[in-house]
Amino acid sequence: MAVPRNSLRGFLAHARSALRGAVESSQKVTIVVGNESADLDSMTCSILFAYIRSMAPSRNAFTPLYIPIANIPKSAIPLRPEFLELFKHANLDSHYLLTLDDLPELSTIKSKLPPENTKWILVDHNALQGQLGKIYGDTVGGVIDHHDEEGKVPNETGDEPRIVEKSGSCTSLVTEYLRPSWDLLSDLGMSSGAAHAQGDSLSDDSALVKVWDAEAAQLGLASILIDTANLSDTSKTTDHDRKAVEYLEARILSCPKLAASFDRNKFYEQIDTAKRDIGGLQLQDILRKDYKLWDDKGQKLGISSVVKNIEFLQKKAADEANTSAAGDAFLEAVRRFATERELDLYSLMTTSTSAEGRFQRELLVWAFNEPGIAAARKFATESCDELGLEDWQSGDGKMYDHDGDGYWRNVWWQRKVQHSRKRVAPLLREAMT
Ligand SMILES: [Mn+2]
Repeated sequence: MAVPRNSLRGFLAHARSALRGAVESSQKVTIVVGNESADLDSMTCSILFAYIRSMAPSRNAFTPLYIPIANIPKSAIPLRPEFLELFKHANLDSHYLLTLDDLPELSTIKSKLPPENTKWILVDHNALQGQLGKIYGDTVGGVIDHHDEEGKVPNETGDEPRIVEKSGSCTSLVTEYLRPSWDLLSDLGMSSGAAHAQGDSLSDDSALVKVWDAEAAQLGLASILIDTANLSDTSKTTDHDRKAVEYLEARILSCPKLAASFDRNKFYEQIDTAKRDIGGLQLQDILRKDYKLWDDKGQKLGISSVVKNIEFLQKKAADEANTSAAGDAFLEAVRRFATERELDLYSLMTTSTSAEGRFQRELLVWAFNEPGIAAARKFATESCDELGLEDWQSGDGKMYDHDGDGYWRNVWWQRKVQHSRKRVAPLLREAMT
């Protein structure tokens, strides 16, 4: 049976207790999980998908309830100030978010949550990575994603989606997929309200549903606006994004409580400002905040994306190490981050705005052993043109390129700024083979 119509808040509380109950009594669960960088897009895709789909599951669903899980431990939520800002608009706070901490511990997860009792739906990635991938990779039964196809999800997914398409935000694809169910739910909500309610309570009922819908719509809208720079980044924005924004915005504006005060540009600015507000975080946390790991090719590759430039990170490193040698402190902090994770190859991608207001990217690549070095050299040669790599110089005039003593490193300006980690990661991975 479908989950009754509820607010996001009510739904997430229900999902958490249902997951606990299912693990305790060895029942089946359907889990919707975003990627391990757990950015805003991954978070909103998984929640929105699980929320609407649980209220309107298909007849052949593995379970009627879909449980959304953020692919990070609970302790990593405070690294994402934009989550906290957005939650306010959806009448949530961080404790409603289900995280990896809500699953049994990795050491016992296989017995407590046997793979055959699970179905996994991937959103915002199409290959389940890490330990979860090793244990549950074969029980993935649906995907909606906007990254390169990795061929890991079976072609036949029955009643669940199998959508891998280009779009600025994966949340746009999820919105598009859910739209018929969501519309139907709203129609039903209105008519069942009419059947049950008398007089004033009818308008109360439908007003409540509109508030719930508007909360969910804001959750989705935020990711699409962030991923497309408020639909202004032409290299990223697709028709999927434009249509989804139109749809979600209409849902917000049809809620009388919000219609008068909602302003899309302001909403975008608010979330974007929160996202860039990383000054209070430790450097190691900044590097792990938006971090992805690939370890399926006999080598470990880690890539961090950061919304501030290297100069900012140098200052941060110098403050933390209480030194004036900012460049050295920064490199030491990066080295520590990568070696603690036993990486063969590490890359740091920064985004920032130049003094003239131009969007810019820096790219650091650091290889820590022979196989990594071979891959890094190959990447530097083969991707130079596509990424528009140009020599980079630190503010103090130093270059960070290095070749010898068992490691290799370089930092470039990446002038082809349209290429995010979505492109850089496959290029690095190609060089690793
Ligand atoms: Mn995404």
